[in-house]
Amino acid sequence: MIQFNDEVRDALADGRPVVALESTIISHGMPYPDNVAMATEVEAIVREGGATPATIAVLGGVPRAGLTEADLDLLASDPGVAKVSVRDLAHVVARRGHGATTVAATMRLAALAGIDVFVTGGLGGVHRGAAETFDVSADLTELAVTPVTVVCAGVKSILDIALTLEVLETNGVPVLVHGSDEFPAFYSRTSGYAAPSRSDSVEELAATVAAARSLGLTSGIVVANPVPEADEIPAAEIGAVIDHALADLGALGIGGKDVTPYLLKRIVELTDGASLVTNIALVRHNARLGAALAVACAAATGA
Ligand code: PSU
Ligand code: MN
Repeated sequence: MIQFNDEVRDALADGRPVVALESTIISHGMPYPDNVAMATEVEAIVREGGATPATIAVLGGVPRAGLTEADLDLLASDPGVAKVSVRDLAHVVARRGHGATTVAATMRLAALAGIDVFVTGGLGGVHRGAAETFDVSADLTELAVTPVTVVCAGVKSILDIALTLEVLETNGVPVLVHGSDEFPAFYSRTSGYAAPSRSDSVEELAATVAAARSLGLTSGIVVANPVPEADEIPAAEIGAVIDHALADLGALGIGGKDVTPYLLKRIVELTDGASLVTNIALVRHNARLGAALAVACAAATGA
């Protein structure tokens, strides 16, 4: 079902470390051409870290792991690329369309491909006001059932961070914060919420992944990697911007799958691009950690 490029196929066959990367962040999470520059750079960082990058998307109805430069450029610039979460996967395949996969859909395809570690920027979660709208990202549903480790920078406060952590707890998803006692809020190192667990070393993260699998736990694992201090936007500063973007969202009556892309775009506009600089910096940072984790996991499996 999944088409691999040679590099990813060979790495998986040899049991060498592979890192999955998502594509909604390219097509619907950042503007062109920063998005394609980010996607290319992140692949290079994963390689420098000793792992093989496998960017995942659906192209012409074919789920693919490991893309060409031309594929990345198409995802970054073609307005016909759909945002594909798990519910959208079957139809985009059937109609032979192009789809950029969310965290949820990328996890599902990574699991099918046999890839254990996945790097992204931020997770979807429970939206603010979800008690009224029922808007809870399918990323959380997928984390409950699919054994892939997702390295991210936590959850933005466009979401209800407390409720997102509650749902992860309910669903038995381990949430490990790398090097901090606080769960990070994407743009900021702090969120006001304690880290469910803290881990200070890649070795311990890899041992946790291995232990989860030995225990037969079938959920995903969240590794939250706080944005470096030099790149963060302080919580109070970004908080006001997020409130503004949420007010604009409400006034426009936007709902469903368009909510997250609209908010990301609006926050870039309202910060004159500063949020994009932070977003790219934290993805780079996650790629370094994710590559190191994939290397440590592959070494543990090979041993
Ligand atoms: N957060 C970001 N950038 C992104 C996304 C979230 O900072 O690009 C994307 C991811 O692909 C995530 C998706 O899986 O948005 C969640 O969308 P929704 O809230 O509609 O489930
Ligand atoms: Mn939603």
